[in-house]
Amino acid sequence: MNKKFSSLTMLYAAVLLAVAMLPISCTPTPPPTPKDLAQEAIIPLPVSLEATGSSFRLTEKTDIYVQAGNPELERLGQYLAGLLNPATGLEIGVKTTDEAPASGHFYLALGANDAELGKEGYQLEIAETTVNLTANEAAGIFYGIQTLRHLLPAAIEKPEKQEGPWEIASGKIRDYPGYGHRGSMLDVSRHFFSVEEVKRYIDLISLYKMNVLHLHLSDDQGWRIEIKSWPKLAEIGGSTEVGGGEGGFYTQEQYKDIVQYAQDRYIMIIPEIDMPGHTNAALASYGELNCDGQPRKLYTGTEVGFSTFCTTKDTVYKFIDDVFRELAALTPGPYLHIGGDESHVTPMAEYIPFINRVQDIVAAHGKQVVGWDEIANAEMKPGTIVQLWAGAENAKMGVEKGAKVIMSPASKAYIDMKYDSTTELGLAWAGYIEVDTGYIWDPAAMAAAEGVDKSVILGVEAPLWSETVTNIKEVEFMAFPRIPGIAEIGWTPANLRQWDEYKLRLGKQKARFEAMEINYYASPKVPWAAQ
Ligand code: NGO
Repeated sequence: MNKKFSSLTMLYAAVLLAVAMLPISCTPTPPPTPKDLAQEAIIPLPVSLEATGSSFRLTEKTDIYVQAGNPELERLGQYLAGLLNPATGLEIGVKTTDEAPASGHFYLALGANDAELGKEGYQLEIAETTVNLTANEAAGIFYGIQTLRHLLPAAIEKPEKQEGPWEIASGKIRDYPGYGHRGSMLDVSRHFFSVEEVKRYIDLISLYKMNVLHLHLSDDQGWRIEIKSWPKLAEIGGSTEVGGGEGGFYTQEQYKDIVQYAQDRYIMIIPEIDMPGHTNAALASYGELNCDGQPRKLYTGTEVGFSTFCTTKDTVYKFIDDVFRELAALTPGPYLHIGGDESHVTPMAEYIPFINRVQDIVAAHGKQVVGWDEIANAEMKPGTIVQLWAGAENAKMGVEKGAKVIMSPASKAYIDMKYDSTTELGLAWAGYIEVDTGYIWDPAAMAAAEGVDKSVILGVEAPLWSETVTNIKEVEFMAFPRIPGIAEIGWTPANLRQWDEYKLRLGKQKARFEAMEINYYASPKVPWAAQ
């Protein structure tokens, strides 16, 4: 064998060997690392969870299959893809199918016909080969998707491509909420928040499976919704805010956009027009709403309890009828909130007939009344709901008259309260509410202490009043991390809620808050975890 031949042969052999080895270097990544579903930090804590000790891995081949023939499921598939694609860069697609797909995919299906899951529950079965999400109704699929977000690394929340691997611990979750009403209230009157800011807040609360956003649309300092039949409300009443800033209002088109954005995330908007007190912005816009016929001056301070509609004037009821007619037409949900709090300058002898009449007006527009707990002094018309904030005895009185109750006890659920004496934002009249104080309470137990049965409690709402809160970053600071706690109170059974365990799960949200650029309060009560 000559030398030339042998070196050629060797070269040839080397090329062959390299080619033969190529597939090895392109071999797909090693099998997923086994993960423990029981160790994942899901908030709210699911009702039941079984870990099976392996993992599902998202790859270039992964798609989301949705049961054919259901546009809502297709929309949810797109929503899930929209959550997964930016950070994974995997270009996960959405496909319809008549049967469960082959390995490697997500599958979303309705028609579980599973009584235990109810309207909002879901079942998530994660195996090494598939992720199956099933529910009776689309809302359940949406909540299952929120759980999937919590099961993926926090980097999934980032808007641009991140390093994988993207793995989900295997096992089975069956989950459904304890209460049908789980929400927050945002005061857009004392300070105005733009449509984009409200949408951001909707996004943030939806990660924790909240389903209500109550918008406090009017108060002494500002009227925030266009009413076409009374245009000066927005023009004049919307022209300022606490501190004298320029305020603002939502046009009806913008408001519809907010309602739709919320609805797409299974969040009901409850609009509130506060009355007969907390009405200075309206009283400044139209003199005829005052007994003396004179418009009031715009108000930019933070006192409460000085204003009232002239409850004996017919014009006032014509006004209320027009406002609620327009608002009812913008509201797919069943409720209109009439406020009713702190009407300190309305004599009780006028307040009671006023609240009675306003309930009839709302009913005539096909909606149910929600009002702050003082409204229980009036008759409770069918369907009326009392929102407890300061007067447990009022809530009890309301229940005795046939009302149901939403729990927003100020000393626990008011997320405009300072965390402690060093918090710069917020008020303190109901006490400091550290993250543990905001978590360690139970709506049913609190109601029971007043002799009110759990069956009349619809759920919980965390109000964020905005006397001191001026922009979305400040909203985030007051809401996070208390919102996840209120959301868990609304969702997870009381016997599964333990602060010592919850605080560990909350601590693990740090990376997620950071990935989502949430301006959260790093409470010393929480063991914040690096990962
Ligand atoms: C009270 C008052 C609001 C304040 C808030 C501040 C209710 C229902 N009315 O709650 O006007 O903004 O406290 O915490």
